[in-house]
Amino acid sequence: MKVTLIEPRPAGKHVFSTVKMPRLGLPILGTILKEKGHQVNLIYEATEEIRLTDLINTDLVSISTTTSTIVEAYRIADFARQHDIPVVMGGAHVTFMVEEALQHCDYVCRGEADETFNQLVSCIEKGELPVDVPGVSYWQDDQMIHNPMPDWVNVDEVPFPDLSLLKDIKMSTYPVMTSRGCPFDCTFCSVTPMFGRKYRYRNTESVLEELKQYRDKQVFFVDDNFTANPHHSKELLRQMISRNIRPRWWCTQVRTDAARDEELLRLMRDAGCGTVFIGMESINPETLKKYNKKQDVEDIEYCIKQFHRFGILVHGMFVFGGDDDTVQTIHDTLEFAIKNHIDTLQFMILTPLPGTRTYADMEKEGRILTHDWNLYDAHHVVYQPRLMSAEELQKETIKAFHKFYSPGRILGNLFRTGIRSVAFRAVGFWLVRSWESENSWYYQVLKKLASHNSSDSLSNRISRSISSFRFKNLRYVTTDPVLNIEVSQQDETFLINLKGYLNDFSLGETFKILSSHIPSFYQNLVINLDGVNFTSEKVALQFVNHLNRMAARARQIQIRVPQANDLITRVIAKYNLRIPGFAITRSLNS
Ligand code: B12
Ligand code: SF4
Repeated sequence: MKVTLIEPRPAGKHVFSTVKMPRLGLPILGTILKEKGHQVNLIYEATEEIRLTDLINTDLVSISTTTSTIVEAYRIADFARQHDIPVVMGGAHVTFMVEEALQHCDYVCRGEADETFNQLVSCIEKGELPVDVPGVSYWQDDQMIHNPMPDWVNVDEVPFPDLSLLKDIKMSTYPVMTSRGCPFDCTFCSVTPMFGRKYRYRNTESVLEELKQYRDKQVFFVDDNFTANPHHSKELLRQMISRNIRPRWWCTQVRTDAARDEELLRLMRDAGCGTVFIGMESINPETLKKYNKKQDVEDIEYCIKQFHRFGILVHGMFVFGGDDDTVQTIHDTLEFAIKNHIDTLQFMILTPLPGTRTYADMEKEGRILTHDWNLYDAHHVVYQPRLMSAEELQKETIKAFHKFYSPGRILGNLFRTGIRSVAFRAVGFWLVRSWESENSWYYQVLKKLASHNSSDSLSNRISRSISSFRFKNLRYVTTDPVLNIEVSQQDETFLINLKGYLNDFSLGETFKILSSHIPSFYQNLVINLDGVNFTSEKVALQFVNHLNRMAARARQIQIRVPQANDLITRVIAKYNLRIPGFAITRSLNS
């Protein structure tokens, strides 16, 4: 069978935007399918465009999901299904939002799929229902069927991911997994609901074998808690050193408790560890308790000192917005990070990810402000905090980020941890600023929310029908004899109504008007083409190209085309264009 595997790109910038590295799920699943004789086309959309033929000259489209990329995943899935290609989805978001996902796809593989995906593909190939495949959810006679969850995978049976499946991607850092799962149980984390609390680590020989290809490269051990079993980690590190199977440089995620074991630190250093990513989460003891983090502020301070003593850079990961956090907590954390010379950091915003206890609690308490999953990237406030306003949490977090990555501080750790620290801080400086310019509209949304105290104004209006728009705030109307353009705005969505003929001239005018009336970054744009006639195919092609360029500045763009005459879709198919950066819906009234 021909199978296209896709990891969708995120909607906006995030703290790791410069890291071009896919998650390991699809390379592993692709390797398994290839071994079984299937033809695999793997697309990592962050670096590669999806062409129409990728979606329609295939027997199956399979998409990997997280919460912050799910809107794009659904868009791709809808597009494939409009062309009658079956779609499978798997990964962290759909595992916990299966009913929602089945509105967009034919099958969901819940949980780990190393053993189940291949079985599902065989069923699809034979035209059978996957009645016996664990973890699969699917439709049968308009009813959703949910098979029982699969057992945890034996990680030693998972093949090495064949990263050559990823065409044309220049990876600066290569992902290697030595374990899955984490014995802890932090309330906001979706790792344990997805991969379990039983820490499963791979056989040392097998990891070393995989590592041999990366001797002159940089590696990220993508484990959630690389040193959860220190005895095992030390064995791996010793072998890496004695057999000289060391990447040129590597980084990984650990907990603060790793720093209490000096032998472990020495081995990490000698094996080439350059940076550790540490879930510090908070310096508010009450928040640490509520997150169930099982660490103290002293642990955090001690671990920074210790890793630095061994020449290892520290990336601190903080989460603001716990029920005991105030604006002061954010200020104190910034001061703490500077005082303790953390090399780089991320100030994230608590995010209720489906599957976590935080999500369940916030849903129950009615504190979730929006289910626009594009905003669930831990950089946007999507819930009502307890001791500050949503707007305060948003503003103060970004302000703290700004201050940490200020020009004056870029050189701060040069003599402590060297030039890498400077380079990473410079990237942070750039990212924070470009994030802000892309997202300033969100401050306005949160301000409105605070004054109205209504969660409704944040709901994802693009999913609503156009008829629910009231044309208040009319921005622009032209009664040009050729084309009539109406631009209106309702909250975070712009609605454009076009009526008449789109030719070379009126097309240019239309986009000129749009760029002068719509801010440089915005959330939703709906363009109604119900009353439009394109004067030629060439104009339709130009329209698509213009819109794709606009899509780079929008969270979501949707165009509504007449059911009977969808020239846009025909043009995309005829010229095998990349799948558009906008969604196409067909209006019923034509
Ligand atoms: C490496 C990593 C990164 C890298 C690379 C990211 C990337 N390309 O997405 C970097 C550092 C850049 C990063 C960034 C972020 N990350 Co990250 N990251 C990870 C990490 C540690 C490992 C990923 C991995 O390789 N896992 C191992 C493989 C085997 O698992 P998998 O890909 O999920 O695949 C398995 C199953 O899910 C399933 N499956 C997956 N896809 C599919 C598809 C099909 C068709 C099927 C059938 C099955 C299937 O089968 C696979 C095999 O069992 C995970 C934690 C984790 N344990 O997964 C977090 C994780 C994925 N990240 C997370 C988050 C929140 C982020 C950020 C938003 C945070 C931030 N603001 O910085 C950003 C956004 C990234 C983005 N793309 O938008 C969350 C996502 C949670 C969620 N529910 O959505 C996770 C789970 C961590 C957590 N604490 O909860 N991340
Ligand atoms: S946040 Fe880290 S320590 Fe806590 S459960 Fe998740 S992976 Fe484990």
